[in-house]
Amino acid sequence: EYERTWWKEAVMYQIYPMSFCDSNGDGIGDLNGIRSKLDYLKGLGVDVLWLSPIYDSPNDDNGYDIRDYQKIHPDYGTMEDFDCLLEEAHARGMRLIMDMVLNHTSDEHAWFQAALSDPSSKYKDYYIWRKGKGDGVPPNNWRSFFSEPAWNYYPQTGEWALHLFSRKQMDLNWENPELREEIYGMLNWWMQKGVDGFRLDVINLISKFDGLPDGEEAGGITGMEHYVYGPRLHQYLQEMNRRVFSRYDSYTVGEGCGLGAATQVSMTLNSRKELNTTFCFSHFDTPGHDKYSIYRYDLNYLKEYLLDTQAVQDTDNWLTLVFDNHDNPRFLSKITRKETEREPAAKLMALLEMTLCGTAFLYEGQELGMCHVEFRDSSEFRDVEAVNYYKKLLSEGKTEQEAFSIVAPGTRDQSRAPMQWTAGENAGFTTGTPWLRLNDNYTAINAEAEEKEENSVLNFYRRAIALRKQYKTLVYGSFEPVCRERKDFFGYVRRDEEGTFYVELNLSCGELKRPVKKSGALLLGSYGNIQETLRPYEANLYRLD
Ligand code: ISL
Ligand code: CA
Repeated sequence: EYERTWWKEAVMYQIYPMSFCDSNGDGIGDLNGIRSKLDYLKGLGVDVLWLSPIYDSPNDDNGYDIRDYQKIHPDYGTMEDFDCLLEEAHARGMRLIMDMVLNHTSDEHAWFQAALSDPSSKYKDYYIWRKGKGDGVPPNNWRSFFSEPAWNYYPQTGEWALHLFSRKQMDLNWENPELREEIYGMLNWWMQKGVDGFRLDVINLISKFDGLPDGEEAGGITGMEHYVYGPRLHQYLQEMNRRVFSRYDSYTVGEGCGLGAATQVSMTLNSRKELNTTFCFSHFDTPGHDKYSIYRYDLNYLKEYLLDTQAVQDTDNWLTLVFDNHDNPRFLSKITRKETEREPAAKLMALLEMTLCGTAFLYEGQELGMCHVEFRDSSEFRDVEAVNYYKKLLSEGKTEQEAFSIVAPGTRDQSRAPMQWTAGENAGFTTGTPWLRLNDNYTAINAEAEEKEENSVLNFYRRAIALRKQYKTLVYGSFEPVCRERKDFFGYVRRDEEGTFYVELNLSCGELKRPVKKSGALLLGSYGNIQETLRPYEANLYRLD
C-alpha cells in the first residue's frame, strides 16, 4: 500500500515564463501574464505550477544562470507581482514550486564578483578553482555541456574556475559548509514565503570526485563520470532535507542528467530522506538517436521503458511521468510529423500519462498538441546551447546550411516557442514582438479554438485529468500488463479495492487487430467510440467492474 500524499496525485504543469503569456507588450512572458491564465490552468485540472527560473539573471541560459536568488527578474515583474501570483494560485487551491539552480550561479552573482575583486575573501571558496596544468592550459580536459571547455581563466586570481554549463554559469563548491548554509537559508526564505517546494536543477552534479581527474569523452561532453554521481551527493541531499524540506509540507523533484533510472531511485527512497522524486529522461529518445535526430519514435521502446519503470516502483519510492520539457523538442513531434496523426498521437500520450503510476508532469503547450517549429535560419535561434553548437559545427567545416539543418530540429528553442492562445496576432501571446519566433501553425492550433472544439486535444486532456482525479486507482492501483509480448500494442489493467480499469493503446500509425477484447464501459476513447479494429494511435480507457 502506498502512502497517499497530495504530490503523488497532483498534476504538475511546467511554465516557461518567457514564453507563456506577456502582459505588457515587451514580447516577454511575465508573472502578471501567468496570473491572467490561472483560471485556464485550473480548468485544465492542474494542481501544481512549476515556474522555470524567474530570478534576476543576465539570461545567458534563460535564467538558469542566477544573479540573485532573492530577486525577481524585472522582465517578469516585481516581488509584489510574485506574491500576488502565489496568493491567487493558492486561493484557487493550486500550489506553486520554484525552479532552483544550486549547482551553479551566474558569474555576475555577488559571490563570484566578490571572489574576483578580493580573491582573499571567503567567497572565493564558494566556487571551484584550480591552478592550470601549465601556461594557458586548464586544470583538466573536461568539456562543458554547451560545446566549450569547462574552465575559465581569471587573471584576478591567476586560477581557473569550473563551469559545467555555459562560460557564465560557475559551479558552486558544495564542499564549503558556509556556502551550504547560505543555500539552506535562501531555500528556507522561499519556503517561508509560502512556496510549496522545488524543482532542483542538475542536482546530481553538486558533488565532484576528489582531484577532478581527466575524463572520458561521451556524447560531446568530457568528464561526466567524475561528477554525475559524486561521493557526497547523498550526504548533501540528506543535509538539505534535514535543514529545509523536512520542516514543511513541501515537494521536491530532482532534475539530473547522465544517471540511469536505478541510481535516480536511490535519491528518492523514503527511508533515505533526500528527495521526494526525480526525473528520468532515458525514454526521451530511442537508442541510436538523440534530440537532434529526425526519426519516427518507436512507441514500443516507450512501452518497454514504462514496463520496466512501473515495475521498479515499490512502496519505498515514487516515480514521475514526464515526456516534455524546455530542454527537448516536443515528444509529439518525435512520434509523428504528419498533421493527420498529430491529434490521435497527442491523445495517446495524454491517456498514457494520466493512467500510469507516478507524479504526472505536463509542459506548457503539451495539452494543446503543440508541435515542432520550422525555423528559417540560425538567426532565429535564441538558446545558448544551440548557438554554441551551431558555431562549433561551422568551425568543424560544415556550411551554414548544413549546420542549420543539424541544429534546427533539436534546438531547445523548439519547445520554448511561445504559447499559442488564440488565432489572433502573435497567437495572443504578446501585443509586441515575441522574443522567439512563434510556430506558424497557431492560426489552427491554439487554446481558444480548442476550447470550442469538443474533441480537441485540450478537451481530451481535461477529461483524462478529471478521470485521474475521480479514480485514484489510476494513481495508486496495481499495474498489470496485458498481452505484453504483442508488438504495437500496449494494454494494462490498473486495479485496487475501488475498481478495475483497463487501458488499450495502439502504438502504431496503422490499423491494429485487438489481441484481446475486454468487456467494460468506455470511460474515455481518443476516437470517441469503439470499432472492431484499433485505429492509428487509438487509446481507450475502460472501467471493467
Ligand atoms: O538539454 C540538455 C543538453 O542537451 C540537457 O543535458 C540539460 O542540459 C540537462 O538536463 C540539465 O538541464 C538543466 O540545467 C541546465 C539548463 O540549461 C537546462 O535548461 C536545465 O533544465 C543548466 O542549468
Ligand atoms: Ca512582458
